[in-house]
Amino acid sequence: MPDARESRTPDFDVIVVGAGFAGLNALHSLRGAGYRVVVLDAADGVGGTWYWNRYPGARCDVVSIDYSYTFSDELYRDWSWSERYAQQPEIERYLNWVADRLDLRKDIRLGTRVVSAVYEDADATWTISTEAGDHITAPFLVAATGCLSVPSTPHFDGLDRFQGEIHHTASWPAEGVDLTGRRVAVIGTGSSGIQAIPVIAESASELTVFQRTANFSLPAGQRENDEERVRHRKASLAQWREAAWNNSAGFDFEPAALGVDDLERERAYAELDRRWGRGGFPEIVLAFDDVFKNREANEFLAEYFRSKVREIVRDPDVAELLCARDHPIGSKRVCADTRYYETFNRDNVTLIDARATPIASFDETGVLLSDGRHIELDVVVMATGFDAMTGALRRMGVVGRHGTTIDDAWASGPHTYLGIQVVSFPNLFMITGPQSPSVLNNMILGIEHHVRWITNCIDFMRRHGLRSIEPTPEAQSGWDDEVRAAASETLYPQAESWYVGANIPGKPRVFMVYVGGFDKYVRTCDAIAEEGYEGFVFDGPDGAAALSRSGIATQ
Ligand code: N01
Repeated sequence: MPDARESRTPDFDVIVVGAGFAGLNALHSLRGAGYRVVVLDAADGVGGTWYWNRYPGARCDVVSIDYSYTFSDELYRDWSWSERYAQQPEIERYLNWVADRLDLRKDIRLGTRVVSAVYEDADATWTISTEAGDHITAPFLVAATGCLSVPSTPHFDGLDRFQGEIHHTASWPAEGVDLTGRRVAVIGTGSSGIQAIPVIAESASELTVFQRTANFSLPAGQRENDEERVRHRKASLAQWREAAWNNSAGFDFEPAALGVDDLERERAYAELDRRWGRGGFPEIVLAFDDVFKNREANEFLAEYFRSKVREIVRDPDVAELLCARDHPIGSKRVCADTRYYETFNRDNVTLIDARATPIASFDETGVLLSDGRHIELDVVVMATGFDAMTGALRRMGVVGRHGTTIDDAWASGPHTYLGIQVVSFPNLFMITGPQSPSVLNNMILGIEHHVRWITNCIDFMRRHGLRSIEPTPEAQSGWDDEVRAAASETLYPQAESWYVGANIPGKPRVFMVYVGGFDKYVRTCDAIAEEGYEGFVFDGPDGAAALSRSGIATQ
Protein backbone atom coordinates (compact mmCIF):
# COMPACT_ATOMS: atom_id res chain seq x y z
CA MET A 1 0.00 0.00 0.00
CA PRO A 2 1.43 3.42 -0.88
CA ASP A 3 2.40 5.54 2.06
CA ALA A 4 -0.16 8.32 2.48
CA ARG A 5 2.74 10.65 3.23
CA GLU A 6 3.89 10.46 -0.35
CA SER A 7 0.54 10.01 -2.00
CA ARG A 8 -0.17 13.56 -3.08
CA THR A 9 1.68 16.67 -4.04
CA PRO A 10 0.05 19.70 -2.47
CA ASP A 11 -1.28 22.33 -4.84
CA PHE A 12 0.50 25.11 -2.95
CA ASP A 13 2.95 25.61 -0.13
CA VAL A 14 0.67 28.00 1.71
CA ILE A 15 -3.03 28.79 1.52
CA VAL A 16 -3.97 32.16 2.97
CA VAL A 17 -7.63 32.85 3.71
CA GLY A 18 -8.55 36.52 3.55
CA ALA A 19 -7.44 39.33 1.23
CA GLY A 20 -7.49 42.24 3.64
CA PHE A 21 -4.52 43.99 5.22
CA ALA A 22 -3.30 40.71 6.72
CA GLY A 23 -3.76 38.47 3.68
CA LEU A 24 -2.12 40.86 1.24
CA ASN A 25 0.87 41.30 3.52
CA ALA A 26 1.13 37.53 4.03
CA LEU A 27 1.04 36.86 0.30
CA HIS A 28 3.75 39.42 -0.40
CA SER A 29 5.99 38.14 2.38
CA LEU A 30 5.59 34.41 1.77
CA ARG A 31 5.82 34.70 -2.01
CA GLY A 32 8.90 36.85 -1.58
CA ALA A 33 10.43 34.04 0.48
CA GLY A 34 9.94 31.68 -2.44
CA TYR A 35 6.73 29.86 -1.51
CA ARG A 36 3.85 29.02 -3.80
CA VAL A 37 0.96 30.88 -2.20
CA VAL A 38 -2.71 31.30 -2.98
CA VAL A 39 -5.06 33.73 -1.25
CA LEU A 40 -8.77 32.92 -1.08
CA ASP A 41 -11.47 35.44 -0.24
CA ALA A 42 -15.26 35.31 -0.43
CA ALA A 43 -15.45 38.95 -1.51
CA ASP A 44 -15.32 40.10 -5.11
CA GLY A 45 -12.54 42.54 -4.32
CA VAL A 46 -9.56 42.86 -2.05
CA GLY A 47 -9.82 44.84 1.18
CA GLY A 48 -11.23 42.48 3.80
CA THR A 49 -13.08 44.53 6.38
CA TRP A 50 -12.63 47.58 4.16
CA TYR A 51 -14.40 45.80 1.31
CA TRP A 52 -17.49 44.91 3.34
CA ASN A 53 -17.98 47.86 5.69
CA ARG A 54 -19.24 50.43 3.19
CA TYR A 55 -21.89 51.95 5.40
CA PRO A 56 -22.38 55.73 5.30
CA GLY A 57 -19.74 57.43 7.40
CA ALA A 58 -17.39 54.42 7.55
CA ARG A 59 -13.88 55.58 8.18
CA CYS A 60 -10.89 54.47 10.16
CA ASP A 61 -10.74 55.75 13.71
CA VAL A 62 -6.95 55.45 13.72
CA VAL A 63 -4.98 58.23 12.07
CA SER A 64 -4.25 57.13 8.50
CA ILE A 65 -0.51 57.69 8.64
CA ASP A 66 -0.50 55.12 11.48
CA TYR A 67 -2.92 52.86 9.62
CA SER A 68 -0.71 52.08 6.62
CA TYR A 69 1.73 49.31 5.85
CA THR A 70 5.19 50.08 7.13
CA PHE A 71 7.01 47.02 5.79
CA SER A 72 8.02 48.87 2.63
CA ASP A 73 9.49 52.36 2.64
CA GLU A 74 8.51 52.76 -1.00
CA LEU A 75 4.88 51.88 -0.43
CA TYR A 76 4.76 54.24 2.49
CA ARG A 77 6.41 57.06 0.56
CA ASP A 78 4.35 56.72 -2.61
CA TRP A 79 0.85 56.77 -1.12
CA SER A 80 -0.70 59.95 0.25
CA TRP A 81 -3.86 59.99 2.32
CA SER A 82 -6.22 62.86 1.67
CA GLU A 83 -7.53 63.12 5.23
CA ARG A 84 -6.39 62.59 8.79
CA TYR A 85 -8.81 59.63 9.11
CA ALA A 86 -9.39 58.03 5.73
CA GLN A 87 -12.89 57.08 4.66
CA GLN A 88 -13.71 53.52 3.64
CA PRO A 89 -13.49 54.15 -0.16
CA GLU A 90 -10.01 55.61 0.19
CA ILE A 91 -8.76 52.68 2.32
CA GLU A 92 -10.24 50.24 -0.21
CA ARG A 93 -8.47 52.19 -2.97
CA TYR A 94 -5.22 52.01 -1.00
CA LEU A 95 -5.43 48.23 -0.66
CA ASN A 96 -6.23 47.86 -4.37
CA TRP A 97 -3.25 50.08 -5.15
CA VAL A 98 -1.05 47.87 -2.94
CA ALA A 99 -2.36 44.74 -4.67
CA ASP A 100 -1.44 46.21 -8.07
CA ARG A 101 1.82 47.72 -7.00
CA LEU A 102 3.05 44.40 -5.53
CA ASP A 103 1.51 42.39 -8.36
CA LEU A 104 -0.53 40.36 -5.90
CA ARG A 105 -3.71 39.77 -7.90
CA LYS A 106 -2.39 36.84 -9.91
CA ASP A 107 -2.28 34.79 -6.69
CA ILE A 108 -5.64 35.86 -5.27
CA ARG A 109 -8.88 34.01 -5.94
CA LEU A 110 -11.80 36.27 -5.20
CA GLY A 111 -15.42 35.18 -4.89
CA THR A 112 -14.10 32.02 -3.22
CA ARG A 113 -15.70 31.19 0.09
CA VAL A 114 -13.96 28.57 2.20
CA VAL A 115 -16.47 26.17 3.75
CA SER A 116 -14.05 23.74 5.36
CA ALA A 117 -10.39 23.31 6.19
CA VAL A 118 -9.33 19.82 7.19
CA TYR A 119 -5.89 18.69 8.32
CA GLU A 120 -4.66 15.26 7.30
CA ASP A 121 -2.08 13.99 9.75
CA ALA A 122 -0.70 11.31 7.46
CA ASP A 123 0.71 13.73 4.92
CA ALA A 124 0.65 16.88 7.04
CA THR A 125 -1.57 18.64 4.57
CA TRP A 126 -4.51 20.99 4.82
CA THR A 127 -7.37 20.52 2.37
CA ILE A 128 -9.51 23.58 1.85
CA SER A 129 -12.95 23.13 0.33
CA THR A 130 -14.75 26.03 -1.25
CA GLU A 131 -18.43 26.78 -1.63
CA ALA A 132 -18.08 26.10 -5.35
CA GLY A 133 -16.88 22.55 -4.55
CA ASP A 134 -13.17 23.00 -5.25
CA HIS A 135 -10.52 21.39 -3.07
CA ILE A 136 -7.11 22.97 -2.62
CA THR A 137 -4.21 21.51 -0.65
CA ALA A 138 -1.12 22.89 1.04
CA PRO A 139 0.98 22.00 4.07
CA PHE A 140 0.43 25.43 5.62
CA LEU A 141 -2.77 27.34 6.24
CA VAL A 142 -2.74 30.99 7.27
CA ALA A 143 -5.96 32.46 8.65
CA ALA A 144 -5.92 36.12 7.68
CA THR A 145 -9.61 36.16 8.42
CA GLY A 146 -9.79 39.28 10.58
CA CYS A 147 -11.03 39.90 14.10
CA LEU A 148 -14.34 41.47 13.11
CA SER A 149 -15.47 39.77 9.92
CA VAL A 150 -18.58 37.78 10.83
CA PRO A 151 -21.54 40.17 11.12
CA SER A 152 -24.02 39.46 13.88
CA THR A 153 -27.72 40.11 13.44
CA PRO A 154 -29.74 39.44 16.58
CA HIS A 155 -33.03 37.63 16.37
CA PHE A 156 -36.11 39.88 16.27
CA ASP A 157 -39.58 38.40 16.05
CA GLY A 158 -41.21 39.15 12.73
CA LEU A 159 -38.12 40.60 11.06
CA ASP A 160 -38.72 38.35 8.04
CA ARG A 161 -42.16 39.93 7.60
CA PHE A 162 -40.75 43.45 7.29
CA GLN A 163 -41.36 44.68 3.73
CA GLY A 164 -38.75 47.44 3.77
CA GLU A 165 -35.00 47.09 3.32
CA ILE A 166 -32.67 45.64 5.96
CA HIS A 167 -28.93 46.24 5.76
CA HIS A 168 -26.15 45.31 8.14
CA THR A 169 -23.37 47.90 8.32
CA ALA A 170 -20.80 45.16 7.70
CA SER A 171 -22.40 43.87 4.49
CA TRP A 172 -23.53 47.14 3.01
CA PRO A 173 -24.42 46.95 -0.72
CA ALA A 174 -21.56 48.04 -2.96
CA GLU A 175 -23.94 50.18 -5.01
CA GLY A 176 -24.96 52.06 -1.85
CA VAL A 177 -28.43 52.63 -0.42
CA ASP A 178 -30.34 55.80 -1.18
CA LEU A 179 -31.77 56.92 2.15
CA THR A 180 -32.98 60.30 0.90
CA GLY A 181 -36.35 61.16 2.37
CA ARG A 182 -36.82 57.71 3.89
CA ARG A 183 -37.77 56.62 7.40
CA VAL A 184 -34.74 54.84 8.77
CA ALA A 185 -33.99 52.96 11.99
CA VAL A 186 -30.46 52.29 13.19
CA ILE A 187 -30.16 49.51 15.75
CA GLY A 188 -26.91 49.67 17.67
CA THR A 189 -24.67 52.44 18.93
CA GLY A 190 -21.18 50.92 18.80
CA SER A 191 -18.44 52.34 16.55
CA SER A 192 -20.35 51.50 13.36
CA GLY A 193 -23.65 53.01 14.50
CA ILE A 194 -21.96 56.09 15.91
CA GLN A 195 -20.19 56.71 12.60
CA ALA A 196 -23.28 56.02 10.49
CA ILE A 197 -25.94 57.89 12.49
CA PRO A 198 -24.79 61.50 11.78
CA VAL A 199 -24.48 60.80 8.06
CA ILE A 200 -27.80 58.96 7.77
CA ALA A 201 -29.54 61.77 9.66
CA GLU A 202 -28.50 64.18 6.91
CA SER A 203 -30.52 62.38 4.25
CA ALA A 204 -33.28 60.41 6.02
CA SER A 205 -36.62 62.11 6.55
CA GLU A 206 -36.83 60.51 9.99
CA LEU A 207 -34.15 58.62 11.84
CA THR A 208 -34.94 56.47 14.87
CA VAL A 209 -31.91 55.31 16.84
CA PHE A 210 -32.27 52.24 19.06
CA GLN A 211 -29.70 52.41 21.82
CA ARG A 212 -29.50 49.53 24.28
CA THR A 213 -26.26 50.64 25.92
CA ALA A 214 -24.75 54.11 25.71
CA ASN A 215 -21.12 54.22 24.65
CA PHE A 216 -18.33 56.65 25.30
CA SER A 217 -17.45 58.63 22.21
CA LEU A 218 -15.12 61.52 21.52
CA PRO A 219 -14.69 63.79 18.54
CA ALA A 220 -12.39 62.19 16.00
CA GLY A 221 -10.94 65.57 15.16
CA GLN A 222 -11.35 64.89 11.47
CA ARG A 223 -9.41 67.39 9.38
CA GLU A 224 -7.11 67.71 6.43
CA ASN A 225 -3.77 66.02 6.84
CA ASP A 226 -1.03 68.08 8.35
CA GLU A 227 1.29 68.05 5.34
CA GLU A 228 4.34 68.92 7.37
CA ARG A 229 3.70 65.97 9.70
CA VAL A 230 3.18 63.62 6.75
CA ARG A 231 6.42 64.79 5.10
CA HIS A 232 8.28 64.32 8.32
CA ARG A 233 6.84 60.84 8.87
CA LYS A 234 7.74 59.75 5.35
CA ALA A 235 11.26 61.02 5.77
CA SER A 236 11.71 59.30 9.12
CA LEU A 237 9.64 56.13 8.76
CA ALA A 238 12.46 53.92 10.02
CA GLN A 239 12.69 55.83 13.30
CA TRP A 240 8.92 55.88 13.72
CA ARG A 241 8.76 52.16 13.04
CA GLU A 242 11.45 51.53 15.61
CA ALA A 243 9.62 53.61 18.20
CA ALA A 244 6.27 51.95 17.46
CA TRP A 245 7.72 48.42 17.66
CA ASN A 246 8.99 49.33 21.10
CA ASN A 247 5.79 50.96 22.27
CA SER A 248 3.21 49.36 24.53
CA ALA A 249 0.42 50.01 22.00
CA GLY A 250 2.39 50.04 18.74
CA PHE A 251 2.26 53.78 18.24
CA ASP A 252 4.83 56.49 18.85
CA PHE A 253 3.59 57.94 22.11
CA GLU A 254 3.98 56.77 25.68
CA PRO A 255 0.93 57.02 27.92
CA ALA A 256 1.26 58.95 31.15
CA ALA A 257 -0.86 58.93 34.30
CA LEU A 258 -3.90 61.17 34.26
CA GLY A 259 -3.24 61.81 37.96
CA VAL A 260 -6.50 62.69 39.60
CA ASP A 261 -5.78 63.32 43.23
CA ASP A 262 -7.73 66.27 44.56
CA LEU A 263 -5.10 68.90 43.95
CA GLU A 264 -4.69 67.81 40.36
CA ARG A 265 -8.30 67.75 39.21
CA GLU A 266 -8.40 71.27 37.89
CA ARG A 267 -5.19 70.79 36.00
CA ALA A 268 -6.44 67.46 34.63
CA TYR A 269 -9.70 69.07 33.43
CA ALA A 270 -7.83 71.83 31.64
CA GLU A 271 -5.56 69.27 30.04
CA LEU A 272 -8.53 67.17 28.90
CA ASP A 273 -10.25 70.22 27.42
CA ARG A 274 -7.17 71.01 25.39
CA ARG A 275 -6.99 67.42 24.15
CA TRP A 276 -10.74 67.08 23.48
CA GLY A 277 -10.44 70.03 21.09
CA ARG A 278 -7.78 68.21 19.07
CA GLY A 279 -9.78 64.93 19.01
CA GLY A 280 -8.82 61.29 18.58
CA PHE A 281 -7.90 58.37 20.87
CA PRO A 282 -4.20 59.10 21.27
CA GLU A 283 -5.08 62.52 22.64
CA ILE A 284 -7.29 61.25 25.43
CA VAL A 285 -8.14 57.61 25.85
CA LEU A 286 -4.76 56.12 25.01
CA ALA A 287 -2.82 58.96 26.57
CA PHE A 288 -3.42 57.93 30.19
CA ASP A 289 -2.48 54.42 31.25
CA ASP A 290 -3.90 54.67 34.77
CA VAL A 291 -7.35 55.04 33.23
CA PHE A 292 -7.31 51.37 32.21
CA LYS A 293 -6.30 50.14 35.63
CA ASN A 294 -7.42 52.60 38.28
CA ARG A 295 -11.15 52.86 38.89
CA GLU A 296 -10.91 56.39 40.26
CA ALA A 297 -8.95 57.75 37.31
CA ASN A 298 -11.33 55.90 35.03
CA GLU A 299 -14.43 57.41 36.61
CA PHE A 300 -12.85 60.86 36.46
CA LEU A 301 -12.36 60.53 32.72
CA ALA A 302 -15.81 58.94 32.27
CA GLU A 303 -17.45 61.87 34.04
CA TYR A 304 -15.49 64.27 31.87
CA PHE A 305 -16.97 62.56 28.80
CA ARG A 306 -20.46 62.74 30.30
CA SER A 307 -20.04 66.46 30.95
CA LYS A 308 -19.28 66.92 27.25
CA VAL A 309 -22.46 65.06 26.26
CA ARG A 310 -24.49 67.33 28.55
CA GLU A 311 -22.84 70.40 27.00
CA ILE A 312 -23.65 69.29 23.46
CA VAL A 313 -27.11 67.72 23.65
CA ARG A 314 -29.86 70.27 24.29
CA ASP A 315 -32.58 67.97 25.69
CA PRO A 316 -31.36 66.97 29.17
CA ASP A 317 -33.28 63.66 29.14
CA VAL A 318 -31.74 62.68 25.82
CA ALA A 319 -28.33 63.77 27.08
CA GLU A 320 -28.63 61.57 30.19
CA LEU A 321 -29.66 58.63 28.05
CA LEU A 322 -26.57 59.14 25.89
CA CYS A 323 -24.25 59.17 28.92
CA ALA A 324 -22.45 55.84 29.28
CA ARG A 325 -22.58 54.45 32.80
CA ASP A 326 -22.62 50.68 32.70
CA HIS A 327 -18.92 50.09 32.02
CA PRO A 328 -15.58 51.71 32.79
CA ILE A 329 -14.46 54.00 29.99
CA GLY A 330 -12.12 52.16 27.62
CA SER A 331 -13.30 48.70 28.69
CA LYS A 332 -15.42 48.77 25.53
CA ARG A 333 -14.01 50.34 22.42
CA VAL A 334 -14.35 54.10 22.80
CA CYS A 335 -15.87 55.49 19.62
CA ALA A 336 -14.46 58.33 17.56
CA ASP A 337 -17.22 60.37 16.00
CA THR A 338 -17.95 63.31 13.80
CA ARG A 339 -20.84 65.32 15.28
CA TYR A 340 -22.52 62.26 16.82
CA TYR A 341 -24.01 63.92 19.88
CA GLU A 342 -24.96 67.03 17.88
CA THR A 343 -27.12 64.77 15.70
CA PHE A 344 -29.56 64.29 18.59
CA ASN A 345 -30.36 68.02 18.47
CA ARG A 346 -31.93 67.54 15.02
CA ASP A 347 -35.70 67.52 14.65
CA ASN A 348 -35.69 64.42 12.46
CA VAL A 349 -33.80 62.23 14.96
CA THR A 350 -35.37 60.26 17.82
CA LEU A 351 -33.49 58.25 20.41
CA ILE A 352 -35.20 55.14 21.78
CA ASP A 353 -33.98 53.54 24.99
CA ALA A 354 -33.99 49.96 23.75
CA ARG A 355 -33.29 48.65 27.23
CA ALA A 356 -36.31 50.31 28.85
CA THR A 357 -38.54 49.73 25.83
CA PRO A 358 -37.07 46.90 23.78
CA ILE A 359 -38.18 46.01 20.31
CA ALA A 360 -41.11 43.59 20.71
CA SER A 361 -41.37 42.62 17.06
CA PHE A 362 -41.30 43.77 13.47
CA ASP A 363 -44.23 43.68 11.11
CA GLU A 364 -44.72 44.51 7.44
CA THR A 365 -44.44 48.27 7.92
CA GLY A 366 -42.16 48.81 10.87
CA VAL A 367 -41.36 48.01 14.43
CA LEU A 368 -43.48 47.50 17.53
CA LEU A 369 -41.98 48.50 20.89
CA SER A 370 -42.67 46.80 24.19
CA ASP A 371 -44.71 49.83 25.35
CA GLY A 372 -47.09 49.46 22.41
CA ARG A 373 -45.68 52.22 20.20
CA HIS A 374 -45.44 51.39 16.49
CA ILE A 375 -42.83 53.11 14.32
CA GLU A 376 -43.28 53.08 10.55
CA LEU A 377 -40.03 52.39 8.70
CA ASP A 378 -38.65 52.10 5.17
CA VAL A 379 -35.14 50.93 6.04
CA VAL A 380 -33.60 49.13 9.03
CA VAL A 381 -29.85 49.43 9.54
CA MET A 382 -28.34 46.75 11.74
CA ALA A 383 -25.27 48.25 13.38
CA THR A 384 -25.27 45.23 15.66
CA GLY A 385 -21.65 44.16 15.50
CA PHE A 386 -19.78 40.93 14.96
CA ASP A 387 -19.08 37.46 16.24
CA ALA A 388 -15.64 38.82 17.00
CA MET A 389 -12.22 37.20 17.32
CA THR A 390 -13.29 33.55 17.00
CA GLY A 391 -16.27 33.78 14.62
CA ALA A 392 -14.36 33.60 11.35
CA LEU A 393 -12.39 30.45 12.17
CA ARG A 394 -15.43 28.77 13.64
CA ARG A 395 -17.47 29.57 10.52
CA MET A 396 -14.70 28.22 8.29
CA GLY A 397 -15.19 24.64 9.49
CA VAL A 398 -11.63 24.07 10.67
CA VAL A 399 -10.83 20.45 11.60
CA GLY A 400 -7.43 19.55 12.98
CA ARG A 401 -5.64 16.45 14.15
CA HIS A 402 -7.85 13.41 14.89
CA GLY A 403 -10.99 15.21 13.75
CA THR A 404 -10.80 17.89 16.46
CA THR A 405 -12.91 20.85 15.42
CA ILE A 406 -12.11 24.40 16.39
CA ASP A 407 -15.48 24.43 18.15
CA ASP A 408 -14.31 21.52 20.33
CA ALA A 409 -10.98 23.16 21.00
CA TRP A 410 -12.54 26.49 21.89
CA ALA A 411 -15.67 25.25 23.66
CA SER A 412 -14.68 27.25 26.76
CA GLY A 413 -13.27 30.19 24.77
CA PRO A 414 -10.20 30.50 22.58
CA HIS A 415 -7.02 28.76 23.72
CA THR A 416 -3.88 29.49 21.74
CA TYR A 417 -0.16 29.81 22.09
CA LEU A 418 0.78 33.45 21.50
CA GLY A 419 -2.48 33.95 19.59
CA ILE A 420 -0.66 32.38 16.64
CA GLN A 421 -1.23 28.62 16.90
CA VAL A 422 -3.61 26.14 18.53
CA VAL A 423 -2.94 22.67 19.94
CA SER A 424 -4.24 19.95 17.57
CA PHE A 425 -4.15 22.29 14.55
CA PRO A 426 -0.65 21.81 13.15
CA ASN A 427 0.61 24.24 10.52
CA LEU A 428 -2.37 26.53 11.02
CA PHE A 429 -1.20 30.07 11.72
CA MET A 430 -3.47 32.91 12.71
CA ILE A 431 -2.72 36.54 11.97
CA THR A 432 -3.92 38.75 14.84
CA GLY A 433 -5.71 35.76 16.31
CA PRO A 434 -7.49 35.71 19.66
CA GLN A 435 -5.12 36.11 22.62
CA SER A 436 -2.74 38.30 20.62
CA PRO A 437 -2.68 42.12 21.09
CA SER A 438 -4.66 42.63 17.82
CA VAL A 439 -7.58 45.01 18.22
CA LEU A 440 -6.22 46.80 21.26
CA ASN A 441 -3.00 47.83 19.56
CA ASN A 442 -1.84 49.17 16.23
CA MET A 443 -3.50 46.57 14.00
CA ILE A 444 -1.25 47.08 11.00
CA LEU A 445 1.93 46.69 13.01
CA GLY A 446 0.42 43.63 14.71
CA ILE A 447 -0.29 42.14 11.29
CA GLU A 448 3.22 42.90 10.04
CA HIS A 449 4.71 41.30 13.13
CA HIS A 450 2.72 38.09 12.70
CA VAL A 451 3.44 37.91 8.98
CA ARG A 452 7.17 38.26 9.64
CA TRP A 453 7.03 35.69 12.46
CA ILE A 454 5.09 33.16 10.38
CA THR A 455 7.34 33.59 7.33
CA ASN A 456 10.43 33.08 9.49
CA CYS A 457 8.87 30.03 11.12
CA ILE A 458 8.07 28.36 7.82
CA ASP A 459 11.60 29.18 6.62
CA PHE A 460 13.00 27.60 9.76
CA MET A 461 10.98 24.45 9.16
CA ARG A 462 12.12 24.24 5.57
CA ARG A 463 15.74 24.63 6.60
CA HIS A 464 15.44 21.83 9.16
CA GLY A 465 13.25 19.52 7.11
CA LEU A 466 10.30 19.78 9.49
CA ARG A 467 6.83 18.88 8.34
CA SER A 468 4.61 20.30 11.03
CA ILE A 469 4.51 22.60 14.00
CA GLU A 470 2.01 22.98 16.81
CA PRO A 471 2.16 24.18 20.40
CA THR A 472 2.51 21.91 23.39
CA PRO A 473 -0.55 21.79 25.67
CA GLU A 474 1.67 23.13 28.48
CA ALA A 475 2.80 26.14 26.46
CA GLN A 476 -0.77 26.85 25.43
CA SER A 477 -2.12 26.70 28.93
CA GLY A 478 0.80 28.88 30.09
CA TRP A 479 -0.22 31.49 27.49
CA ASP A 480 -3.84 31.25 28.65
CA ASP A 481 -2.55 32.15 32.11
CA GLU A 482 -0.53 35.09 30.79
CA VAL A 483 -3.47 36.48 28.85
CA ARG A 484 -5.71 36.15 31.89
CA ALA A 485 -3.14 37.66 34.24
CA ALA A 486 -2.56 40.68 31.98
CA ALA A 487 -6.32 41.27 31.66
CA SER A 488 -6.89 40.93 35.39
CA GLU A 489 -4.67 43.98 36.00
CA THR A 490 -7.02 46.09 33.89
CA LEU A 491 -10.67 47.09 33.89
CA TYR A 492 -11.34 45.41 30.53
CA PRO A 493 -13.01 42.25 31.89
CA GLN A 494 -15.58 44.38 33.73
CA ALA A 495 -17.52 45.26 30.57
CA GLU A 496 -20.11 43.20 28.75
CA SER A 497 -18.22 43.70 25.50
CA TRP A 498 -17.40 41.79 22.35
CA TYR A 499 -13.87 41.52 23.80
CA VAL A 500 -15.38 38.94 26.19
CA GLY A 501 -17.91 37.50 23.75
CA ALA A 502 -20.85 39.00 25.64
CA ASN A 503 -22.63 40.17 22.49
CA ILE A 504 -23.20 36.66 21.11
CA PRO A 505 -25.73 34.47 22.93
CA GLY A 506 -24.10 31.31 24.27
CA LYS A 507 -20.54 32.43 23.57
CA PRO A 508 -18.14 31.67 26.44
CA ARG A 509 -17.29 34.76 28.49
CA VAL A 510 -13.54 35.01 28.21
CA PHE A 511 -11.42 38.08 27.61
CA MET A 512 -9.86 37.37 24.21
CA VAL A 513 -7.09 39.93 23.76
CA TYR A 514 -3.55 40.01 25.16
CA VAL A 515 -3.15 43.35 26.95
CA GLY A 516 0.30 42.88 28.45
CA GLY A 517 1.81 45.40 26.01
CA PHE A 518 2.60 45.24 22.31
CA ASP A 519 6.34 45.71 22.86
CA LYS A 520 6.47 42.93 25.45
CA TYR A 521 4.45 40.66 23.18
CA VAL A 522 6.75 41.26 20.21
CA ARG A 523 9.81 40.57 22.35
CA THR A 524 8.24 37.38 23.73
CA CYS A 525 7.33 35.97 20.32
CA ASP A 526 10.67 36.89 18.81
CA ALA A 527 12.65 35.41 21.71
CA ILE A 528 10.70 32.16 21.43
CA ALA A 529 11.57 31.97 17.73
CA GLU A 530 15.21 32.84 18.32
CA GLU A 531 15.49 30.18 20.99
CA GLY A 532 14.32 27.48 18.60
CA TYR A 533 10.56 27.77 19.05
CA GLU A 534 10.28 26.83 22.66
CA GLY A 535 6.80 25.62 23.49
CA PHE A 536 6.19 24.20 20.02
CA VAL A 537 6.55 20.61 18.85
CA PHE A 538 7.82 19.72 15.41
CA ASP A 539 7.25 16.63 13.38
CA GLY A 540 10.04 15.52 11.03
CA PRO A 541 9.62 14.42 7.40
CA ASP A 542 9.27 10.78 8.36
CA GLY A 543 7.00 11.50 11.27
CA ALA A 544 9.85 11.04 13.71
CA ALA A 545 11.73 13.53 15.77
CA ALA A 546 13.68 15.71 13.40
CA LEU A 547 14.97 18.35 15.67
CA SER A 548 15.86 18.19 19.27
CA ARG A 549 17.69 21.03 20.83
CA SER A 550 17.39 23.09 23.99
CA GLY A 551 14.14 21.67 25.12
CA ILE A 552 12.30 21.72 21.80
CA ALA A 553 9.84 18.89 22.09
CA THR A 554 9.47 16.62 19.10
CA GLN A 555 7.04 13.87 18.47
O1 N01 B 1 -20.40 46.66 16.92
P1 N01 B 1 -20.55 46.74 18.51
P2 N01 B 1 -19.80 47.77 15.92
N1 N01 B 1 -31.06 45.18 20.42
O2 N01 B 1 -20.62 45.32 18.96
C1 N01 B 1 -26.27 46.78 19.77
C2 N01 B 1 -14.66 48.07 15.05
N2 N01 B 1 -15.03 49.19 14.23
O3 N01 B 1 -19.93 47.24 14.54
O4 N01 B 1 -23.99 47.34 23.69
C3 N01 B 1 -30.54 46.41 20.47
O5 N01 B 1 -19.54 47.61 19.11
C4 N01 B 1 -25.26 46.75 20.90
O6 N01 B 1 -25.89 47.06 22.12
P3 N01 B 1 -25.23 46.52 23.51
C5 N01 B 1 -14.39 48.56 16.47
O7 N01 B 1 -13.33 47.84 17.02
C6 N01 B 1 -14.05 50.04 13.90
O8 N01 B 1 -20.35 49.09 16.17
O9 N01 B 1 -24.92 45.07 23.27
N3 N01 B 1 -29.24 46.68 20.26
C7 N01 B 1 -24.28 47.79 20.40
O10 N01 B 1 -24.73 49.09 20.65
C8 N01 B 1 -15.68 48.24 17.14
O11 N01 B 1 -15.61 48.10 18.54
C9 N01 B 1 -14.35 51.12 13.15
O12 N01 B 1 -26.27 46.74 24.51
C10 N01 B 1 -28.44 45.66 20.00
C11 N01 B 1 -24.30 47.56 18.89
O13 N01 B 1 -25.48 46.84 18.59
C12 N01 B 1 -16.08 46.97 16.45
O14 N01 B 1 -15.72 47.16 15.11
C13 N01 B 1 -15.63 51.38 12.75
C14 N01 B 1 -28.90 44.34 19.92
C15 N01 B 1 -23.13 46.73 18.43
O15 N01 B 1 -21.95 47.43 18.69
C16 N01 B 1 -17.54 46.64 16.52
O16 N01 B 1 -18.29 47.82 16.30
C17 N01 B 1 -16.64 50.49 13.09
C18 N01 B 1 -30.27 44.12 20.15
N4 N01 B 1 -30.79 42.89 20.12
C19 N01 B 1 -16.32 49.39 13.83
N5 N01 B 1 -27.85 43.54 19.64
C20 N01 B 1 -13.23 52.00 12.78
O17 N01 B 1 -13.38 53.16 12.76
C21 N01 B 1 -26.76 44.33 19.54
N6 N01 B 1 -27.12 45.61 19.76
C22 N01 B 1 -11.92 51.42 12.47
